This record gives sequence, C-alpha cells and structure tokens, in this order.
Amino acid sequence: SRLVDDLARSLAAGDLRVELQPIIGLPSREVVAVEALARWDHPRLGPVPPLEFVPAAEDGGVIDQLGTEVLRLACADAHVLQRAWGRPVHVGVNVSGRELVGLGYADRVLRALEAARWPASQFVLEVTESVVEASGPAALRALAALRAGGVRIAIDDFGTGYSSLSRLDELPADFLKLDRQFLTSLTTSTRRTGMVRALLGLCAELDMLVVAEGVETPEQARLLEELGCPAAQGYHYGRPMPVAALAATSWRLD
Ligand code: G
Ligand code: G
Ligand code: MN
Ligand code: NA
Repeated sequence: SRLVDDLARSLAAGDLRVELQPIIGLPSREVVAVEALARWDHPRLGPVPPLEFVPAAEDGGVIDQLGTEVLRLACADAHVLQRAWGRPVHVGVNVSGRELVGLGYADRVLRALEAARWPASQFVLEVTESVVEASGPAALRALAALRAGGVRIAIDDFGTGYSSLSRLDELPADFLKLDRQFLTSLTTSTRRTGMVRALLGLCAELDMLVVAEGVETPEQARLLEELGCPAAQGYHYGRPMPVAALAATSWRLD
C-alpha cells in the first residue's frame, strides 16, 4: 500500500520518532522507567497513530525495521535520561505478536541492545496478554530466549484478555501492567479496591511487579500507594513526551 511505502521511506530517512512516558516507583515517586511509544509524522497526512502504522508495517513486511528502529531510538533516549538524572532507568518498548514470533526475533533484539550499548537487564519488552495467549509455543520460545539474554518481560494490558488466573504463574514475566480498566471506579467502589488489593497480593506471591496503568487523578495515585502498588503510569504523572522534555523534568513526581 501507499502508507507502508511512505513508512518505509520515513524509516530509511530516520524520520520515525519515539515519545517516552514516565513510570513511577511507589512510594518513592521516582521515575524508575520509561515506556517508549512510536510516533510517525507523515510528510503530507501529519501524525499517524501507531494503531494504524504498526499493522501496516506488519502487513507490508517492514515490522522488523520498525521494531529495530524503535529499540535504537528508545535506548539512545534512555542513555540521555540516565546521564541527566545520574541514576539507572529501565526502558520499555512494545512488541506485536507478528513481530515476536518472526524468525530470529530474540537474536535481533539482543544484537540491537549490544549495538546500542544498553544493558538487557534494564530493557523491558511489553507484550500484551492476548499475544501470549494467541501465539502459543512460538511466542513462549521467543520470550524464553529473550529472558535467557537478560531482557525483562512485561505483560501489557493485563486483565483485558481471556487468560485464566489459574495460569498466571506460567506467564514468563517480570512485570504485570494492570490495564487502565482496573482503575475505573477504583476510588469509589470498595469491591473494585478489594479486587486490586488481591491482585497485588497474588502478583507479589509470584514475584511479578505490578505497574498500574492509566492513573489520571491524585486520588487514584494516593490509593495505589496505600495499597502498596509498586509502580504506576498515567497522565497524572506525565504524558508521553520527547526525551528533552522528560530530561528537563525532575525525576521525582507527585
Ligand atoms: O500512545 P499510544 O497511542 O502510543 O499507543 C497506542 C498503541 O500503540 C499502544 O497499544 C501501544 O502499545 C502501541 N504502540 C506504540 N508504539 C509501538 C511500537 O513501537 N510497537 C508496537 N508494536 N506497538 C506500539
Ligand atoms: O497498550 P499500551 O499500554 O502500550 O498503550 C499505552 C497507551 O495508553 C498509549 O496510547 C498512551 O498514550 C496511553 N496512555 C498512557 N497513559 C494514559 C492515561 O493515563 N489515560 C489514558 N486514557 N491513556 C493513557
Ligand atoms: Mn505498553
Ligand atoms: Na497497556
């Protein structure tokens, strides 16, 4: 299609960008990690959302180039933040199912991390729960190879898929990103609060660190701290932004 041709040209020209959203450790309120989100400004159409150009890249056979470029940009920005703040940060990128099960994916990621001189132990791959469910053994093999190389895995959008709680202990993951739907009515429904409290306890048992997504209000932030949630992300702390804007902010956020 035209769109994927334009994307391929932008990739070759180095015109793809990433924005970084801060992830806050609780209760310290330090920025402990950033999630890199791909941004593409089409030369004529203007900004195209990733929900459009990622599938186009998959269909058009340039998802490998896209993923490698996002990783390169994310690690370069993470170097900048570490220098600015004088402390270690983790950096995460999202990976789609088609990319994860592609031939040689794990090796490509590990080589790209070496080229970027970024430690695998500070790199997080965000994979949605539905991808792990749907992609089966191939996805699990890729995730195992990545973890063997030191890469951390986060289950993204947790709670929106269909995976059974009885298999939560089989997810090959270091982090569990609680979908923002869990935050709906968190501060007004005691049943909802109890559910999140129980999930936090369950994940602690399984050595999975929970990141609450979609935190938009100070009330939600305060309640998550009270519940002992280890990390949080959302517009309340900061939107996705270019590295310069994030480097200029204090790493301690309310
Ligand atoms: O900011 P937001 O509109 O960025 O992101 C929309 C969706 O696009 C999210 O589900 C996010 O995970 C996904 N996304 C953003 N960047 C990338 C990327 O580099 N690769 C993949 N596979 N998905 C991405
Ligand atoms: O699927 P994934 O979790 O990677 O998608 C992240 C998406 O959520 C991005 O589009 C990002 O811009 C968006 N996002 C981040 N924080 C918030 C928030 O607090 N509220 C809402 N509604 N969206 C958010
Ligand atoms: Mn994500
Ligand atoms: Na998510």
